[in-house]
Amino acid sequence: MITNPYLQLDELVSLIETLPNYRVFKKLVVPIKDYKNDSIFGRGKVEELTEIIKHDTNIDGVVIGLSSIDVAQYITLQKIWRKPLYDKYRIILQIFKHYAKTNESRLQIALAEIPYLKMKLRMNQQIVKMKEIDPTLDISSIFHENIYFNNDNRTSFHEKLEILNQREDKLKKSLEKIKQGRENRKMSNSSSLQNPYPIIAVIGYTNSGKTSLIKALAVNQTKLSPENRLFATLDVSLHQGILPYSEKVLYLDTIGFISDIPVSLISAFQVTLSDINRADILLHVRDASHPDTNFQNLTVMETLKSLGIKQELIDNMIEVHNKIDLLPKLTVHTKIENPKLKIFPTSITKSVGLSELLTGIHMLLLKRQNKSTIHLKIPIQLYSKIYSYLLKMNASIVKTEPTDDSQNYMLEIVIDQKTLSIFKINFDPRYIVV
Ligand SMILES: Nc1nc2c(ncn2[C@@H]2O[C@H](COP(=O)(O)OP(=O)(O)OP(=O)(O)O)[C@@H](O)[C@H]2O)c(=O)[nH]1
Ligand SMILES: [Mg+2]
Repeated sequence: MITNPYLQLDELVSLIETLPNYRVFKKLVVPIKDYKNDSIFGRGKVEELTEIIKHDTNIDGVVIGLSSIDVAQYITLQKIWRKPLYDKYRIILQIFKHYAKTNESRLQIALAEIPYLKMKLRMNQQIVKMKEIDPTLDISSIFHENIYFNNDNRTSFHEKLEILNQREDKLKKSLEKIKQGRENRKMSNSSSLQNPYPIIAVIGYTNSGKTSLIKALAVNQTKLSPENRLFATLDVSLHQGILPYSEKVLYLDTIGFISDIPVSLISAFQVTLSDINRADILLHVRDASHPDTNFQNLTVMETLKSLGIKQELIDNMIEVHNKIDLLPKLTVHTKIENPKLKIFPTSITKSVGLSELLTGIHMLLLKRQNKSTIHLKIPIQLYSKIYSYLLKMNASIVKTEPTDDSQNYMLEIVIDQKTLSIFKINFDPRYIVV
């Protein structure tokens, strides 16, 4: 692993403190004996932790920095510590629950919660067994929260599990419907069905500056609000932007990634994040100033793979190395001097590097869309008609100037083959000059 446990611990603290009313009182790096062991840590370590947890009245709960802990581990440690226990999955779930505002993000979170409800169900079953063995066992002093799925004993474990499975299917279907609606809206909004705008999916680690970048590049930015907290964006959304030579594009804002995220959480977001696959270009926004930037990069790559993002999109990705205002100047230079990678250093807050990035997106789009440069010679009286037609068809107009006799206009445009064929149907093909 590239990261070190202290950086991971810092990230966990930021994650916990994203929740209002949650403050980290004590943080410790503790070696893990065995991830599969019921007590996770060695005996001596558990005793050491028990001392701290039991004697400090400020501690209301314990967070273990693992992606998720299983039923046996939960019961074992809760029996010893008698304080609410959290793993990364439960903390992230709480963040999502607290900040989710739209119907779509609420549905995603309900879906992400299903594995937790299943775990509660299994735990309930274990506790019933524990009670059978020792009827005097005081469960309420061990499990502070209501871990009972419900107290209805007439419904069996398997029936309850089935209810959860059905709920899971229903939520997935509702999310698909919302996604479909968004797609239909996008199609009807775009001015030409044959030529919908290219999509630039903006992805990256949480808090790297994705929303800030889109806010800086989009035409209408009022709805976007970048924030200095983890998981500020919980929905995917499309925003229109304009590249050099007036080419219109759509930027897709996405949910940030984080290391060691449980698979169940990713799969809950899979339906909406699969929109990334429809993009023409991936724009990976990295926080170049973060001490763990390389590990974050690795996490993003792994997450893209587990989401099933097309390799071809990943191979042609643009990397934005953001927050360079926080870096020593020397580091910035080394990055600029590496022309092989499609890297663009930026400081969004200081508006540095944005025009170079726009040109980079423009160039890559041309390459990927198989576009070519052509010249047109059009009569002056048709100039405004053809000009607005070309804009509507999303052709890039590079240069326009009147001929010496002022009877015609010369246009240099960048256009794909399909749009060119449509142009030839609508206008005299002799306007195209070689
Ligand atoms: N110093 C500095 N801060 C920046 C820069 N770009 C963005 N930020 C800050 O970084 C924080 C996170 O920005 P966002 O745009 O919300 O990040 P995000 O990637 O959308 O985050 P999530 O939606 O949580 O995944 C905000 O406080 C921004 O103001 C930059 O170039 N320099
Ligand atoms: Mg965001």
